[in-house]
Amino acid sequence: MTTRLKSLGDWVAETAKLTQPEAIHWCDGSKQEYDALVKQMLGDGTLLELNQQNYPGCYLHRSDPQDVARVEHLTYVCTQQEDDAGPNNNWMEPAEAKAIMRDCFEGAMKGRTMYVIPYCMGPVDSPYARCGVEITDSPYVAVNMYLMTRMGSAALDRIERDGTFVKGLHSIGELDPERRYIMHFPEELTIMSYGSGYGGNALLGKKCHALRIASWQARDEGWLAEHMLIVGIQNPQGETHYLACAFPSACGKTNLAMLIPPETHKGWKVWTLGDDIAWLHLDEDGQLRAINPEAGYFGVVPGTNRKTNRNAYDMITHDTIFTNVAVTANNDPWWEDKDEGAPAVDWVGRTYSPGNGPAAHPNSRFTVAATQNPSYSKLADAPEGVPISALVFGGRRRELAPLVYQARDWAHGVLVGASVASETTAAATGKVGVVRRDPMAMKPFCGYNYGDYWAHWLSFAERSSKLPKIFHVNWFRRDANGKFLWPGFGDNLRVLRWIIDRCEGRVGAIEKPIGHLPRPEDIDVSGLDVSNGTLEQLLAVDPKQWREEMEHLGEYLSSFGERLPAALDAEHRKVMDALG
Ligand code: OXD
Ligand code: MN
Repeated sequence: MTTRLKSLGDWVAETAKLTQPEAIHWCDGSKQEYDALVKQMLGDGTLLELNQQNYPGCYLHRSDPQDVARVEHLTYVCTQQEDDAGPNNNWMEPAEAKAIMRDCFEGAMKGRTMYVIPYCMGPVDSPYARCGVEITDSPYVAVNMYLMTRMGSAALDRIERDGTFVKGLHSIGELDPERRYIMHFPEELTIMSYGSGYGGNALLGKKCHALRIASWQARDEGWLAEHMLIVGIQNPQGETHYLACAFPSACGKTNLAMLIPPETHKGWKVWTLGDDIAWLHLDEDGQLRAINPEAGYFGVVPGTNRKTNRNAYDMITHDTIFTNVAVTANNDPWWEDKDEGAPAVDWVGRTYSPGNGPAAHPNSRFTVAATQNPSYSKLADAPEGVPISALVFGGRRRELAPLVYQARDWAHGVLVGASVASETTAAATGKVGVVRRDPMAMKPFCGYNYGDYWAHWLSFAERSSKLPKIFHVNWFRRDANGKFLWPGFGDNLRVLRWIIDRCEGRVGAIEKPIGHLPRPEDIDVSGLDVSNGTLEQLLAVDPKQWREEMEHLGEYLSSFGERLPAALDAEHRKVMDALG
């Protein structure tokens, strides 16, 4: 396989000249190709077979122990003007970045095969989809891309038709943490990633393309690329509402996307469209529609069990690639909170000993095709996407943020999104549990200046009068003893019901300075061990704490200087004034 598209053929030839691979393999995206790559990796130890009776088609990859998460401090947005990348990104001058990357990539693929992976983010026949080509020397990346994207011949056909594509060059290099860079050149729709094999750094279709580069493309073309799950909630009358929800990494997006209604909610059904990324477009009628650019899940494994996420638990019992989990004595995959079996060998391959820390790495992952999910919605393949009723922001906050509140209007909703802050998790390197600002859950992923990004969000109000309502949720509020106040997981449906009822104008609300809050009686807690007192605590808004929070937010927003939209500043002032 080669290509009719000269720009692609030339780029592959240039890259081969620079990186000097032993062979070039154009991926066709067939099952036979996937099987052959798996066989090859089983042969060289890149993959290990798991128990094929209990977990058919499942394999384990143990990464380099120093290469287990995204590396935000080594991730750069390289625009001509530093201000276009904004204070929210690390910036490097493009020529300097390219010189560093040239040095890294020179001869980097000697003795290795270079895989050329044409892929399409979104259904191949969707006008909202965009394509890319990843060149990599990692067969692990190639098989993950097979599961995570629509890759191969169909994508190549579209790329040849469109004539444009995002260029992604990747090499695992020496896996040296000191020589690791994830560089983005949004003005040239180009990504260069060196020195890491970890999903978020190496599967370039995901964070690098579908968020950082796509957010830039989206601003130019008038749409939004967001760190959001997409879920359909079907009520017993058979109506389905679609929500797109943004939460920072490892805050339960996958669990919410695959939610199983609680026992008390007979006749309700939840459909998964996506668990990590949404591309949102206005259609000709001004309706916001979402597609999921991905075709698979790269989810956090620890914590997954029959109670927390039965769908995911079942989905990963076959045809799944596990990365950095532990194994049991009979070679089943094992992770913390699995609720069955016991670890025999930990994620680095040592005999398990509690003294060495968790058996599975806290950011160990599964890679699996979305179609394996029991709650998979066929509309994930619909070229026109699904209509969005509500946008929901959230974070992991032990205090302050109530269980749910609604923004007054779109502009206030943009402020609510901009105010997202969350306790850090293991999805990125660095300290866990510190609250950090993560506007729209896009801090690590917004490919341009947040000031310009908020202006772009605000501009949607001029383009449509039918925009979705905007909400904020917090499943993670705790009492004075550190105990979670809300049961979470399947019971989050109770909160989503309130959100949908608000969208449909079926329920009232209490107006507070921060937005509209539910009347306690409007959240259905039947069958739950949540007392009225607890519900009040969950919905409490402490004006003093909120004033402090809004002051901090004000300082943060002003750090964007001239680029901060006046309208967002005005929204912030309105809330400050209302808080008194
Ligand atoms: C992810 C992340 O892997 O957000 O989805 O880190
Ligand atoms: Mn994510």
